[in-house]
Amino acid sequence: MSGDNSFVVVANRLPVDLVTHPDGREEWSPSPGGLVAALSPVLEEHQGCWVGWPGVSDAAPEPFRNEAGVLLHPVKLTEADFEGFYEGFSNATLWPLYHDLIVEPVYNNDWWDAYREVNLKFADEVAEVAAEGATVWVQDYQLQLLPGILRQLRPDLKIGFFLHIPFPSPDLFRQLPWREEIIRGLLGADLIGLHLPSYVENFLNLTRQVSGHTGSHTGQPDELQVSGEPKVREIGAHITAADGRRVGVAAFPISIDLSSVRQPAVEEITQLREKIGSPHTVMLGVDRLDYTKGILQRLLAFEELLESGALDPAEVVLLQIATPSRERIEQYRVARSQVEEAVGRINGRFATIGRPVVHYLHKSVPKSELSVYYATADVMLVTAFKDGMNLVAKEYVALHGDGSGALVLSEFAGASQELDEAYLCNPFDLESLKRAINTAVQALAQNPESAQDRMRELHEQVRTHDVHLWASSFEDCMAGFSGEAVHTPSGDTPGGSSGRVAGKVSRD
Ligand code: ADQ
Repeated sequence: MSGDNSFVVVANRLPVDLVTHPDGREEWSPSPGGLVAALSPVLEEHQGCWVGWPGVSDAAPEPFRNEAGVLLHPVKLTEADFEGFYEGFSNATLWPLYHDLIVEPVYNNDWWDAYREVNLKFADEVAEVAAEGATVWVQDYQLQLLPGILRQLRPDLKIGFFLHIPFPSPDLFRQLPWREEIIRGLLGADLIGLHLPSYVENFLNLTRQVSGHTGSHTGQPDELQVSGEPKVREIGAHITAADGRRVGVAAFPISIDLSSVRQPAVEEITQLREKIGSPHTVMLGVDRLDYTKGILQRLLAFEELLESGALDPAEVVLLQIATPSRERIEQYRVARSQVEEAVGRINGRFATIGRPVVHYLHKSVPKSELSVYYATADVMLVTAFKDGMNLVAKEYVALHGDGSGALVLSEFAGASQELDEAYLCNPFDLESLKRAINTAVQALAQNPESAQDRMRELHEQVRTHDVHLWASSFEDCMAGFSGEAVHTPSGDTPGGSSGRVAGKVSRD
């Protein structure tokens, strides 16, 4: 079973949306996004294919080519798949576990079965479209079994895997009843990419702990060649799976596509400021409405700063744009109602007629509109309790190349490793959050040159480390990877005889 695509991207979501026209006609339309932009050049060059779920249960378009000639190949999921695989195992088990238990993960056997079944479905589709010897790049936590299944189905493939969320510490990961299966699945890849060196360390330490010895580190941290990162220390190591293959594990911090960032016209910024009452200071939060993003904490810090008089409600406005997300999951409903209650309370206490202090939108907005918000904001608040990277922080910085603005950034967002000139805070500590906001506001008012220097430095980091660098570093690393077996002097393959991690994923 093989197709004719020599480069295949596999992600939970196919970059398409089902659009309903006013006359009721439905149409599948390609949807752009950062990942699509990053991978388009290589997909176009290699007659590529993107395999994913089109976002609607029990429906899928026929495979079709987008404007760039990339084949979009849907995986059809049922409503039951969606509930068990996506809402259940991916987002109520793995998501909270990988984000350091901000809420309690649910361990449910039926969800696990659904996760495995859906990973098998994806594998069948990939096996159908991938050419002999093709490179397959699997994306994210929903598809962690896929590399292992593909390794069995199609040993000819070169397989990469990238995790967009944090990889947790081994002590947390080991809670997972299916931990060995997940590690086995991941180690089916030739190269595993994570955002940060600390996530790489977590993964390497874990593979030492689970299943006894799962593979030897041949790894000096710098053994794997990854293109230079002055802020994020180069790290890469090889571990050896039980079948003797060398598996690379390395850090590739994701970024944004700067060429798609539109600098708004001055009039657009002026108009927005006027619309919200021409405040002296505009603060901004932009997030999926997710309990990991620390939206409530940010609101509480803002409220206390108003209460103490550190911020003047006549002079400051907070814009909070929250994209609806995973709304059928209980914890997300709770997070939303807490946020909305806080918005209501703060406005009730500090707003005047026609002049709210918090403007709250619970919807997705077009990128062009988002750019106006970013460009207008004097202080950007990114206060995640845990975040693999956080692209919002980088998008804000991208729009402030002139040195304007200030970024308050959680030290628990992956982006803080690169953006260390931001006003860093610990979102678990309300005092720290308040201090960082205050410092940013004071710096803008009293020490603008220093604030500008900091923002320019942040901008330079994002400008020189864009998503194209991320994609090309990963591809280069894959290309240089042979995945050959490693033989010890004794002739054995390292990895030991027991507790091996590259075993079989069965279909039952
Ligand atoms: P997310 O958790 O979704 O991504 P983030 O990296 O901030 O988090 O990306 C969100 C994207 O959605 C940004 O591009 C932003 O512009 C957009 N967005 C947010 N709110 C919006 C709104 N109201 N309207 C329109 N667009 C909106 C996961 C991980 C992150 C990791 C990324 C990429 O959780 O840690 O950085 O993947 O790997």
